[in-house]
Amino acid sequence: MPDFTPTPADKFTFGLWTVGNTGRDPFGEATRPVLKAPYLVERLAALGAYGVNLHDNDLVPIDATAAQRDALVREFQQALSDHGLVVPMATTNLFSDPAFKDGAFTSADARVRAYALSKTMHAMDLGAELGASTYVLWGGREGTEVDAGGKLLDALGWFRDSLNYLAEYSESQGYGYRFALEPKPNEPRADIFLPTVGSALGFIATLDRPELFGLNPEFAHETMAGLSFPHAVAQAIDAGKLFHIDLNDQKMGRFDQDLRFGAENPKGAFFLVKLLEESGYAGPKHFDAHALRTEDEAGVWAFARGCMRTYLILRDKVQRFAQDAEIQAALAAYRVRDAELEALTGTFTPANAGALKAHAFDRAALGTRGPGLEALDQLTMELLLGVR
Ligand code: GLT
Ligand code: MN
Ligand code: MN
Repeated sequence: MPDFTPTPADKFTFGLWTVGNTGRDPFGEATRPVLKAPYLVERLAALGAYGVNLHDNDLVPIDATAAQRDALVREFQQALSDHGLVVPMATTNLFSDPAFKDGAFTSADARVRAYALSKTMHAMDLGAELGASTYVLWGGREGTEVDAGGKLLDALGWFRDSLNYLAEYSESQGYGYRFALEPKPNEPRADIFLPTVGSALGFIATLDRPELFGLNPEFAHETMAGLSFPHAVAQAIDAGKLFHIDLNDQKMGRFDQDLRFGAENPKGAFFLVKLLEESGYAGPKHFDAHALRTEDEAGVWAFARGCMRTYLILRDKVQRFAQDAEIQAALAAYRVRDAELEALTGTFTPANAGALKAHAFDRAALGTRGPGLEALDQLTMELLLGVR
């Protein structure tokens, strides 16, 4: 039995805001004390994590002086080098400050949009200083409750202009960031712009440098939209746009819960791990989740360890799935090959199209074939439940 202990080679990362979450929610105050960034680095390294990600203000308070900023950054860099952790991803907090209450890049106030750009460029400087190569953009406040403001089309234009500007800034500074847009359907706004992976993919195609932009999909966010996370991630992979990933879990139809990875829907988590492992995704596996509000600090580390262990256990199950003769036979039976028809459908030619139109299909046989999915799914369940 493997012991499922993570190592940096597994590329697991956490945000400072995740293990640093104090349990505050809209109805209640913090239940845990603030833990300092260097201490979080030390503890994550001891658990076998690879890296730590941050918003500008997770490390540097929004009103810090330049000298305070530099001292905090130096202390953090020291902890990273002492404990061997890296910072693969950075991002901007464009949602906490009241200035952003009606949007950042999509605010109707040109001064707020300008401040959002300025703040993001400063945060990109910080990320680059720490070695980050991925820049996440989660537009938590980019949305509306009231559409009477009439800005739906303008907002998309302002958003596009901002992303184009930031891409030019990154290139002009030589930062070489790859930007990862993180969709979410709602919360904290009633409706957030670019609510799903599919809508973000469509928007990226309209940018000046689409090659610099991809996705940071989050398990909880697609689930909140009532969508399948593995399906969304597959579409991002297919488009060559899976730049980063936020792993957690979520009950359908709830507020954003950011539960421990695999805690709620282990079967969905299994198919996600299978997709990541088998598609060759090589980026960090970032847990954007936090310990339950009920927990003390020991619960925080149980949570962090649990996220990584569950991923590794599911990765082991993926290998077992691939080696299971009965499962593989069921899979082989599921896929029906037909050399003659595949030759006709592979490439369009007038001759192929003509032959295809003239082909006599046995429609009744196609409709009566049983694909064996009940048996295949039960085999998968038994594998996941540990009896095969
Ligand atoms: C916030 C949000 C997350 C985003 C983070 C990046 S911040 O916690 O709920 O989904 O990934 O800005
Ligand atoms: Mn979330
Ligand atoms: Mn996230």
